[in-house]
Amino acid sequence: MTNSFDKAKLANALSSHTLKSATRFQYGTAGFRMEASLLDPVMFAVGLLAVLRSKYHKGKTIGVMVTASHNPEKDNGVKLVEPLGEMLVQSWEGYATELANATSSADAITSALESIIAKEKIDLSQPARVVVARDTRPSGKALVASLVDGVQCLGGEIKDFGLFTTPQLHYVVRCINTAGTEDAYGEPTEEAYYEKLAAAFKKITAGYPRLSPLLIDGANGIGAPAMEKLGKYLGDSFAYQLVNNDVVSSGKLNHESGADFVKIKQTKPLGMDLKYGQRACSLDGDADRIVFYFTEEDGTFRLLDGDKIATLAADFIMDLAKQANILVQREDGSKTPLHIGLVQTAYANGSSTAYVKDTLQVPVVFTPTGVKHLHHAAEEFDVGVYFEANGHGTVLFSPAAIKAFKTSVGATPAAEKAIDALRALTELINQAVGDALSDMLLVEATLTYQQKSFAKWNSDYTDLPSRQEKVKVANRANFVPIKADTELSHPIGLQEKINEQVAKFSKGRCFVRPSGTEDIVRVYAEAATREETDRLCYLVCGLVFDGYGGVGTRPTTFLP
Ligand code: 16G
Ligand code: MG
Repeated sequence: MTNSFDKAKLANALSSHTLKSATRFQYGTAGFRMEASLLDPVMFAVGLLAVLRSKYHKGKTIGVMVTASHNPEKDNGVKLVEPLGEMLVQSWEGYATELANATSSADAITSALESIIAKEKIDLSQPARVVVARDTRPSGKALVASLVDGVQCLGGEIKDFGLFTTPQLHYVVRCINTAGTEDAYGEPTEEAYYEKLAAAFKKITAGYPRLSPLLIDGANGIGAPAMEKLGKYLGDSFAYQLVNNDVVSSGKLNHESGADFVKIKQTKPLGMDLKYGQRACSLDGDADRIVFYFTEEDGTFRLLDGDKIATLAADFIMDLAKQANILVQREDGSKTPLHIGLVQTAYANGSSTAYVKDTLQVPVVFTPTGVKHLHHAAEEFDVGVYFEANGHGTVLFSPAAIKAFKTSVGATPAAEKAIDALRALTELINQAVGDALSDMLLVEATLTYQQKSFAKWNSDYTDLPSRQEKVKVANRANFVPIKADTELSHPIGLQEKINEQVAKFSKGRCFVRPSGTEDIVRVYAEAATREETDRLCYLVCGLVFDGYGGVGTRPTTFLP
């Protein structure tokens, strides 16, 4: 057991990355995220922490993704990925914050490191392996160089995969750490990723007529070139047309485009000519989110968001499992049907929750916002379908479910076909993290198998009108969410006032929560009609702004 490191080497390496401003950093929902120009010391600190995390896992490979997702191009960010491709364990988020803030001096960083090493009993004689990738942001390359300095000064090995989508980085991390085990996830290369997805998609859709071409909005980010490469592997099995694929011109990334823009504004992105009868989708800046949409004949925009993707997927998998008569081996020796569950957040449309419970008859679990919470809850099922309304999500298969698919033999040709489709779905769906490209193929494979149009898919249930607004407040930490973000315990008294307003509206629902990624609080409202929804949202924004520290302009701009 070694617990000492070369302090002079650390001090020397830090001297090129010292924090000079008064900025305070915090590892939040999506890692560190801020203006790229502030991130250099953070990257160095993350390099150090990645080495410690790898040593803690006895040399397993840790991933680092450099991206700010749907944020503007001037921003960047960084997050750490655990050996099986999950998000960094929550108990280490505090260490990330401590280390980043300790980059102001050699003494501070030395003692921060020593304290983590002691607390986690890390043996520094263990090897450390780190892999890194970045999205297309111009600031990414220099930030990776700062990370490399951090990794190398503690003697870690680093491999730079260059430009990747976020889910591709999660994929290679999982592949590397499972190689040679019975859970081997694949070859840790970009090509193998495309090959795996394309082969699974072809298996499910073989023999069915191809759907009309899908318009894909690449948000002028990394999803665009990745889609072009994936398209080559898919060949004739999939027809698409890519727009917003300019990753060269500056200022275009996520600009009035991408999944976040389309979801929030409920409109098509800039740069897309969406005609009646066409089907479209938008990826976000790092391709871990996707939403679908189309227009009605009268031009009405229809969004098929994460809730709709979740219900489509759950329904399809349940159907296949029924046809295949899948039984899962339990620890007590019994065999029982597949246990499917759906995980949502407070942002899920009330109609989707009712549809899942009443029509699909699938249990629903609610968690706070943030993928790590949903992912964790989904692991409790044989098939755990989790999606945030914003289009981030995936479907997790338990080892017992995968085993059941592998060993089941169909009693009829139809049952055999359903089993084949289930097996292919476990290959098609990214098990590490929500993945826009994988989710896109999941939706397209389902719709092809069912020969279902977007309009038919959309008619499964009708969304209640909803509205989301931001309110700028002096201190968002005063707002403390409870009950999976559906209520606030603080500021004292605000929740009662919200409840009073909600009670006035038919099918009214409204909640306020502090954002984990922006310095604002979010207000979400839904009600029976568009007018009522907007009114409820406005009233609650006003409550927050007037009584609980609103700053800047009072949010009234969206009043009808
Ligand atoms: C991050 C989360 C996402 C969540 C969003 C909430 C990941 C990979 N992403 O983007 O799950 O919905 O934050 O943002 O964890 P907010 O706290 O600003 O509303
Ligand atoms: Mg993203």
